[in-house]
Amino acid sequence: MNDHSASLFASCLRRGFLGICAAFGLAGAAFAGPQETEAGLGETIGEAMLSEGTGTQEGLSAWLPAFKDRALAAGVSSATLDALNGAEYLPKVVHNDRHQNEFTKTIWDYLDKAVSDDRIANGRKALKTHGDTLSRIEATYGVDAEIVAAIWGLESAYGAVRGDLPTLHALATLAYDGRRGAFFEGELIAALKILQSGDATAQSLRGSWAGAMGHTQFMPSSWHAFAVDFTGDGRRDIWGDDPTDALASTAAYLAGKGWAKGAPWGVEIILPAGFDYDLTTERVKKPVAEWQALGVRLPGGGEVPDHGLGSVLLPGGHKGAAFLIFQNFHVIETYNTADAYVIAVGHLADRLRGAGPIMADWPRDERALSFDERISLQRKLTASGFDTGGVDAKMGPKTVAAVKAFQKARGMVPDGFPSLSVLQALQ
Ligand SMILES: [Ca+2]
Repeated sequence: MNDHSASLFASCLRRGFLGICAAFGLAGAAFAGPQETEAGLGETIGEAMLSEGTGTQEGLSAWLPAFKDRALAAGVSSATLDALNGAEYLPKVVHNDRHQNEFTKTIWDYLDKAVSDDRIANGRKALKTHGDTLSRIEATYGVDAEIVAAIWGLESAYGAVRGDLPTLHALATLAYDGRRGAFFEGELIAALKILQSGDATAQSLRGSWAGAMGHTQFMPSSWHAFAVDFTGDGRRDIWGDDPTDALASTAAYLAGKGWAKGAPWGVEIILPAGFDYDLTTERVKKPVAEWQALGVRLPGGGEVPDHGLGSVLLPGGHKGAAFLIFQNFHVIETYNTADAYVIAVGHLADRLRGAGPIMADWPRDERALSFDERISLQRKLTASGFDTGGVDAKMGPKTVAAVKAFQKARGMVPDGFPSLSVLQALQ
């Protein structure tokens, strides 16, 4: 769960979760677009983002006393703060934070990994092994077992890759580093308060480089907001080998965000010839009957089931698969804002239920734009009068709108997809 939208990593962190980034080494800025970073963190990308940190162990040690004063003021006891004695500066963590936006994957490459045959098979196994627990969780929180399993599968490969970094050291490093110091200082204080609650020890508090922990990669603040003790032993344990509390906590999270049990996240659709591409955005929501009237159908030609207001999404442009997405899409989005992540979770859940693969082909001959190419795309669009809302290499809503406007002006299919051909047309 996290900070990845423009970047998967970015939205994971923002949201308070981080798994898939760690599990797959993904940091795609190509899809997704984190709302939060768009305006805030996004501006700091560019040169600052790519620089290495200048921090040191001595620097961290010198930073600690003033931090401890702030933590005391925030309600952390001095006994709890002893857990930070000997806090280690972790250069790798800072490196990851500063380079997370450089790499890009296309959505099809991402889905190939995220919803691989192995992950489907392991998910079906997990559903069997933990079927009773997941059924009770489904009955308690009203969140489908397959969705909880799918998030578990993406965040930690069903508990196999939970991250082994000491969370306190990782968060102290990032809080001291300062690029996003205020955010990570808040998470560090939240992590210390987990210790203070007695639910975990400093030793058990482990996770990924940016502070996401356990089976479903909760950030400490998310743990406080949503973690539950489903085993009834008095501890909300999302870290240990038993995934029960983590899975229930994830269901509690999704329930809190408005999950509609039994409703799809979205369905694959086909668009009629001559479809108006101005309608292919999450921002346009219509009742299914209106989409039907516009010629939207299921891949086999059948009528789209009515699950309320839906939006048409083309995550790989007009040459790739199209989806009609519903409310549950936006619920998963609160876990991680990257479209690719949401589609992966939803599709994996469908596959765990026995559904088949996505029907449409992807434009596999195309490749993702590099970091430099994304910067170049935004600069050229801006220079040509199509406002991208800044130059940060993130393909957020403003950049997509600028791409659409440019495509229209050039007589290209205005799908808003930042493809190589768009960049070439701008040269
Ligand atoms: Ca428990």
